[in-house]
Amino acid sequence: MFLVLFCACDANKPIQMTENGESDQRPNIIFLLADDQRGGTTSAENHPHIVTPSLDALSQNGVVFSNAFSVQPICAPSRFAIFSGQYERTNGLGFNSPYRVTEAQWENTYPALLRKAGYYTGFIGKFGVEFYTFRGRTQGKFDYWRGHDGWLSFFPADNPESTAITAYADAKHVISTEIMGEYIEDFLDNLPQDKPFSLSVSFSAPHGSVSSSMYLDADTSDCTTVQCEKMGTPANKNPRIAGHPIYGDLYRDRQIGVPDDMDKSPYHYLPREVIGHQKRKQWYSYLYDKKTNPEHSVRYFQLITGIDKIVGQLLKKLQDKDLRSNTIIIYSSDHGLLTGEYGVGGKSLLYDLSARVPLIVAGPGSLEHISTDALVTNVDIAPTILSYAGVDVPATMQGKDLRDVIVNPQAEWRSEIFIESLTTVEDKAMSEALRTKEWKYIRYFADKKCPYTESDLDFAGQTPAFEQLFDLKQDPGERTNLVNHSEAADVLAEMRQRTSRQSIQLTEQSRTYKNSIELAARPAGEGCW
Ligand SMILES: [Ca+2]
Repeated sequence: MFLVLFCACDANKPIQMTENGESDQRPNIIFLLADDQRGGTTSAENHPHIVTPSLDALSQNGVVFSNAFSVQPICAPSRFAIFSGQYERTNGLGFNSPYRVTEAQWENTYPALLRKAGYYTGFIGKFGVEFYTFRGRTQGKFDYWRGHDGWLSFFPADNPESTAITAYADAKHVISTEIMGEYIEDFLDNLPQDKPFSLSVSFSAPHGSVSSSMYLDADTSDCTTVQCEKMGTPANKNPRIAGHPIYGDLYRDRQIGVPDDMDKSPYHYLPREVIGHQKRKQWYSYLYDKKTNPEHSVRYFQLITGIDKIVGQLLKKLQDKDLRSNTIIIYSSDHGLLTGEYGVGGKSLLYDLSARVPLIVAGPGSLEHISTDALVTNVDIAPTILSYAGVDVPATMQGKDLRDVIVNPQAEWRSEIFIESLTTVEDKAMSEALRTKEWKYIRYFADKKCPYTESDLDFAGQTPAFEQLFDLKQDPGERTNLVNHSEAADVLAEMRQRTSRQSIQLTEQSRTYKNSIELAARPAGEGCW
């Protein structure tokens, strides 16, 4: 066992001076977020193909969480869960929620609180909150802003509909991830000397919209017939990619398998009552058949290595500027991805492949590497960042400070996590799950309302339309549903009870929170595509 101390008092760190000439020893904080990157997709975690030397270096200098989960595994709700430290049920930010995020809510996010506490704050990349009252004015919420709303193409300039056109108009690079790297360097080259900084970077990779636009000359970000057909075409046939050290031939010599059950009926595991696949295919514009899957995997792996390259540039830049010894770096993803497993693609389901994310917390100076299987979620990230900065964590945040695990991995920690999926717009029922290290219980509710109402979120009085119970020790792939297996009856009863307890508690907390703030209603139809 290693005891790991992240110390903000490294003797070698450059001292930041305040305007009054006093030293400000608070650490700098960099939060890096991938888009749709599954947990376990680094070489440090023994992925059979993906090469990530820089993430591995980060892992060697920090703590790797092998049981990290998104509390709502789909883009916008996950991103605002990270900012706010709250579940969608509480903060009201979801695809088919009736609310938009307000400026008052933003004031209790980690970037706003760090800025208020005197940090120089920056944001680069996909803001991704989508439904908020200050859309178009996000620039004013950060000291440094190079962000965009909506999706991004592999070559951002190919998509004239995106706000990225103006956000990155002066970029020298043309590939999305490399553009992010360019602005990271710009941010670090123009830091004020009198305060610590916080930089949040949200890559748009390895998301399907980036992956699918690698081949095409133009990208609509939707699954048009042409785009879907081109998904199976090797991206290196695109003359703009051919010969690129990462996006050209990397991984093309590998024998990449396909999921064993990708040819199964999508209704083999979940009934039509809780999931409809016609609309789901329109939402997730990636074909997952045996012909196209290997090409999708190659692009997915390349895009992760593409992020890794930028992480390497960042680490070097921090070293060159003598900032590494006082900078906390956190790396994660908004959620995972299904690439044909269970006969489906996409996200928002509560299987581990969709909900589990990479999470690395790397500290300043030389640390001994540890890996922990403590159960953590992305609502823990904001409290942890604030804790490092010495900023009080608002009582309305629902996560826990990960430093408790980092400092002492053997300390008592939570034994279960609760996650939810309130997104129904891709024709999937709302669901909630309880996960321990040994078991996962998921329950689905048949209504697929858009927008949902507060009473729809009160699951305590509702009968599930479908349930799943998985023995994660015997069945880590979550394929054998034990709900109707008599030998698991006792466990099922206990997991039902524990899930209900967590669900009721979360709903009560959410009501209290919503009664304490002014909410903004979403215009009719917004989000309910
Ligand atoms: Ca995403």
